[in-house]
Amino acid sequence: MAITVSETDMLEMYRRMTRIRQFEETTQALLLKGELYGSFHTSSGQEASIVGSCMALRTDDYMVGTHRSHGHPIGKGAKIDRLLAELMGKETGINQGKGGSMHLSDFGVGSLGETSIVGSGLPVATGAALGSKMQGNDRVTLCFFGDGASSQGTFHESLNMASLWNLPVIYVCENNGFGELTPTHEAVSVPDIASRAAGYGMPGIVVDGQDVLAVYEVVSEAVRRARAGEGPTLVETKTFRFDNHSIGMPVETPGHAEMLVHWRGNRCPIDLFDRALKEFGCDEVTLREIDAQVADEVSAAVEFGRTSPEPPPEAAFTHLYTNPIRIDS
Ligand SMILES: Cc1ncc(C[n+]2csc(CCOP(=O)(O)OP(=O)(O)O)c2C)c(N)n1
Repeated sequence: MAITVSETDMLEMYRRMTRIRQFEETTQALLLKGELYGSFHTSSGQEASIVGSCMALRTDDYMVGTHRSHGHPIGKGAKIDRLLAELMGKETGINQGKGGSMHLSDFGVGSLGETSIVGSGLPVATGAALGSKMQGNDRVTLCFFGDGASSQGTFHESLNMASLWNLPVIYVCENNGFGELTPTHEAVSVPDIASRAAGYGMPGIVVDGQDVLAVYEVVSEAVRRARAGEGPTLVETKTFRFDNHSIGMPVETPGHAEMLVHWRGNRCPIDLFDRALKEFGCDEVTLREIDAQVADEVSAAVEFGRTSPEPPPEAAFTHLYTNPIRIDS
């Protein structure tokens, strides 16, 4: 690896990855018990892609997620108690219980939000990057999206505009091999989505999405370019999701079960990083302490959500419209 990462930062990466996994396992269990409701898309298996990308950003940089984005705000540094309360629809939720699983945002850490419309985050991120450029600040925007979204018109329009206007944006395609139940190779015309960058005159880089340090290195260089005014980059992280497309919607595509066994057994990003950290000299006790601390944090978040109040009925009528601007003719 060409860049050096401090031990503190590596342990923070491990902590955030573990936090995402435990958060997702807990939300899945709560959903199956009936304590949460709705459609949930979890990000277990994609933690290295998320955390390697987000750790390359500053807190005041912007990040835009997808419909599968409980993990992305966590990767960006959001506290999980208000995220969990949000999933429970509570008043203390990060979006006052009005966003839920597919509309989480946490402006405090630069997380501009996620959306259930596949591909719709791309123009939002492009607009945020344009805003930074117009305001003359040095914030960059990182946009996550899936392999399925890379065939939406919004992807092509956004990359074209970002390149033309030299915007400070990094597009991170998390290619987890499936769009709902359809294998990516049946829906995407090229083996590497990163190669689509050539059509828009920007660098396109493929990286192992299960290797957090590899993702961090590639995205750090893309962030450096964007901040230096050198324009956008497309990064494709090759990854895999460990749960169903959404909870309760199994993938029955031939071969998927075997792929899942392979990825879970041999390509789990947390296991791989655990091993790498020990090779760097990190001791077992430190890592198990982090696991235990995160478990306590998740339990506390569940308790916070359970004991938080429901929003009052009148809250249904707030935050619907902005205050109208009076235009006198
Ligand atoms: C515009 C639009 N079309 C279709 C859907 C239904 N849908 C929800 S998730 C999904 C698959 C998206 O695949 P991908 O972008 O690869 O993300 P992943 O779910 O694999 O993370 C689809 C088609 C939608 N939500 N929005």
